[in-house]
Amino acid sequence: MSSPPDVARVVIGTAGHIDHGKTRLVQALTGIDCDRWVEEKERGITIDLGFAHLSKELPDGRALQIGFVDVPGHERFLRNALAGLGGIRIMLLVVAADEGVKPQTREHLAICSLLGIPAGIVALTKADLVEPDLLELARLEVDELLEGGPYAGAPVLPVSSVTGDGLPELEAALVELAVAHAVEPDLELPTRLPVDRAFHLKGLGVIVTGTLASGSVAVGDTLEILPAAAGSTATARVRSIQVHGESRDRAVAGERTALQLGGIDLDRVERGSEAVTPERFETTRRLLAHLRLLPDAPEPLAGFTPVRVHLLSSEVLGKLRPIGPATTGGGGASGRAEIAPGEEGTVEIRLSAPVVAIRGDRLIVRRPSPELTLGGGTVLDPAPASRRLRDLQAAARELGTPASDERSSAAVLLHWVRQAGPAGLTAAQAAHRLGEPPERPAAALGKLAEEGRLLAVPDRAAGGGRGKRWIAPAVYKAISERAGAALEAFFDRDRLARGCPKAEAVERIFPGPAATLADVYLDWLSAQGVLTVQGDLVSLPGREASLTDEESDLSRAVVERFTAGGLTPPSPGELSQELSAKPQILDGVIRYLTERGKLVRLPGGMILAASAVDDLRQEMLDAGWEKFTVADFKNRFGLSRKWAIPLLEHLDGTGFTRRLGDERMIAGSARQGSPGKDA
Ligand SMILES: Nc1nc2c(ncn2[C@@H]2O[C@H](COP(=O)(O)OP(=O)(O)OP(=O)(O)O)[C@@H](O)[C@H]2O)c(=O)[nH]1
Ligand SMILES: [Mg+2]
Repeated sequence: MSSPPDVARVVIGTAGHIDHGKTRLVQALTGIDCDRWVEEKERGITIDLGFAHLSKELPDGRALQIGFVDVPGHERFLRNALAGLGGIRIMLLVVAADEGVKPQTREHLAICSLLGIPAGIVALTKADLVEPDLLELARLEVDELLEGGPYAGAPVLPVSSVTGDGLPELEAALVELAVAHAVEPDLELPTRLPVDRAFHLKGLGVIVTGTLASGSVAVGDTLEILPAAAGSTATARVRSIQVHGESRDRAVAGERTALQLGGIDLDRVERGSEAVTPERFETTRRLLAHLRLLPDAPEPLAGFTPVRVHLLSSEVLGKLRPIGPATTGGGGASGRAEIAPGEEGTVEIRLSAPVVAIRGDRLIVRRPSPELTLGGGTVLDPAPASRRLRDLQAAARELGTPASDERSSAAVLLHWVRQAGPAGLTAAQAAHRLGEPPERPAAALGKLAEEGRLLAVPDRAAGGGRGKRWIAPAVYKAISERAGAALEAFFDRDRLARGCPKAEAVERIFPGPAATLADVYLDWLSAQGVLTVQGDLVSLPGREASLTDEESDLSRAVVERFTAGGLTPPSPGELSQELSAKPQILDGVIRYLTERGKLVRLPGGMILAASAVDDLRQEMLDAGWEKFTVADFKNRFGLSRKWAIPLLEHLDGTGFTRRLGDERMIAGSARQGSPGKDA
């Protein structure tokens, strides 16, 4: 076993029409026959992906490790080809000199450019079968094919896999390209292995293979298998690793990787699954993507179109609709978004099954039937917040096209923060969409906060106590304004209230899903001085309910009448008549006095002067009772049962008396201290 030595690594993918000599050429270069299946041998064609590898020592002493993914040329197996093209850095386009450019030559080339495979080289195979002038013709045809595309000017080299002519030159050119396009693995990124094969090996168990898309994987790691069955998670342990048939402790991004997995059944993992660092990736059923429609697409895209979406090794049916022009394309004036053949635009894709996707992932879309490649592009947002066309159009403008080196620009993070609304964006959510460790977006979000472009709301429930929710200044402004307005409105209606009950405040300030974050926000808004929270009451800072002159007079009269009434006070109805006060105003004054301890509200709603209750307590102490019954209490104070019971419950509730079966006693603390006050 060994760890990866100082190596340059790259994976090359073949491309080209059926029977043009892709598999034979890979064999000539590596000695490995990629056609593994009996059926492939019998029919002489490639059906599924094949894999081979080549090692070279570079002049600077480094090892060069080239992986080959050999794809089938047959139109019917294109979906197999697509499953293997993720992570490919170099396209080896194979064109048979005797046949020249054919339909799948064009289709594979188009797919490679849509996938953004950065480099290409062309092998003119079967050079032994043609005269020099025909070879020259084939070369011209290829030059013309490449013209104006991303691979224009790529090397075009004649070879014969049978005689070996031209092979050394082709190999030298491949090595040169490989060195130039070797992957620089970023080992801080989470592990992401899109599975292109999953099978069972006797004695070993489940094996998965793929081109490691990011991070690294080591023996003993636990990986999550996505997508998992609804409502469940699936994890597996890496028991052993092979890269190009060699045992390894670790594989890194850009390597053809085979993992022996423990703790998982084969029915939980298949082509299109991804084996990833747990909790670092999420699946999605909706994508916002930048799409280029191929020039030979049969018709413009408009409205919802059924498509088959290929993303890394996964393949899923869905519907796609253009949501508006991004660079070119019609739509605009008519209001009907459309992408014409050869043009580009932003599309919303709704999938029939979940896939793992991050911003920047490439995808290919095909017509499901009859099968045809329509176009492809790049994921702008794997989790668009809104389904509304207008919001998606705004998103398209703000998200731009992700260049591979700036997936998480400030504009993107700010967009996601705005989209998150009052719920805010967490660093973990951003990290899921970027395929990055959360520390990266956290740092970028922190910087934006320093610049005043967004705000951090501490969320003690998230991120192990150090969690933050990032919100847009406009959202903060809206929430604090709504809080202010809601509380003003509350106090307008109920001027004498000490505060608004929390539950009511939450309902008024945080409608909808934001209510789950109400406590986070109430804490924060009070820290910001927007409101105050005291126990269960929410109020405005510095607010003191004050009585009008009329109310002051009334309140004095009310206290007087209650005090005079002692344990047989007037009812509010009587009071209202006696003092000729409007019931509504009287109610407000009574509550004001109750909240401030001048009046006491008994269980059941009866009201007494606080002084009357104080006097009662004193008299009870004076009575020197060891224990007493309700009857004793009634008789001593001349009370009806209607008053006696609520009064005793009140005294129990304040801890002055304690119940012992049918009897009561005065609490020891009440005896020693003063009779105390009502709370
Ligand atoms: N004479 C000659 N025959 C070749 C050469 N390369 C391939 N062939 C033959 O062409 C046939 C097809 O070759 P493959 O390598 O299987 O073609 P392919 O492109 O892999 O085909 P698919 O995978 O099915 O798309 C085989 O019979 C090869 O032996 C060559 O350079 N010269
Ligand atoms: Mg083949």
